[in-house]
Amino acid sequence: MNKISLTRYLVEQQREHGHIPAQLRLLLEVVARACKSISQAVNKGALGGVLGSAGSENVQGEVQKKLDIIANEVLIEANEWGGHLAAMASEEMDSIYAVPNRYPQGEYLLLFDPLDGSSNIDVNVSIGTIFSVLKKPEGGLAVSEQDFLQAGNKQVAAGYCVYGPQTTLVLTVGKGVAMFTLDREQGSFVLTQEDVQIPADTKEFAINMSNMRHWDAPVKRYIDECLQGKEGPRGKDFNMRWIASMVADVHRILTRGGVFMYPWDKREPDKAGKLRLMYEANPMSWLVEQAGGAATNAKTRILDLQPTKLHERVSVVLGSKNEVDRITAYHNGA
Ligand code: P6P
Repeated sequence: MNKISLTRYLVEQQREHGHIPAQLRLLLEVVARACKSISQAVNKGALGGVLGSAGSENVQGEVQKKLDIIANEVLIEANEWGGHLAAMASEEMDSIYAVPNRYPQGEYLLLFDPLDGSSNIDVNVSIGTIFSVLKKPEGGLAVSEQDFLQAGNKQVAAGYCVYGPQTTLVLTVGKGVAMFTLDREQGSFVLTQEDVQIPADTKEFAINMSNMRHWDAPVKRYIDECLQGKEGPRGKDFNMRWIASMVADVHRILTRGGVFMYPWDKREPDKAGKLRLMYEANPMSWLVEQAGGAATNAKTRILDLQPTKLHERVSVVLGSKNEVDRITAYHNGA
């Protein structure tokens, strides 16, 4: 098979469609290279002394794993000198990281969850890096947190890298979704799937069932109907998956369909949901929509939500369009 590298793919996309300016191409190449380094660190595991907690907490009040911090540092060090970014924001940092004055300032903003699924790190289950790219608003002096507070429909690129049996980079720049598998012999990401399509229907749902007693009625109704199987109103049996790494669950859905739900529940009623809007829900929602799926917060399209805080949380329902539409309709009173 004629191997098309990430670099060649981006160059050819630029030549054919002209929608990947040089600075954005550089940004994506740099992020991909950072993901390669993170993959190496993850693959070392106990041999690299990188497992276990770092003995600190992040802005979410969650215990940080050593690899969370390593991945965060890799992404910052890889991206700060290239001249393509004005600033970065990360799940692992309270405030934004402006590119130091000793480096040229670029026109893009990079947001990331450097290592999503941290609870799976120490038990050797797939984890991943999620990233989102926005343009810095014109004008204005120093870059500020306010510059990051843009709706997901303003993203210019989004993707993730899943560190599983393969290390796979999944990317969209608004012209569909492409997947690149890391060829460790060459040390480069090779195009392994283009024009990813999520089937509109599915028999597979992903939700943490242990939270059932805390769910809102529409979620209980939807899951209950799935569990009734053939004899119930859905007329078919369903399967369930929950990896507790959003990257791995979304990758499965992009690969074979399904619906992923992390809905609001009454454990912490003031919290819209567990997942973060800016660097988890927005990039994953754009990828899913670009692959023909849908993504809502159970009531409205996630990509249209106007953020008010950098680390704000959101309820997430995404995947096969007909299932997302059904769940959203239940929440809107159907
Ligand atoms: P729970 C990982 O911590 C994460 O943010 C997502 O990747 C994942 O889908 C979810 O939380 C898992 O949450 O409550 O099932 O452990």
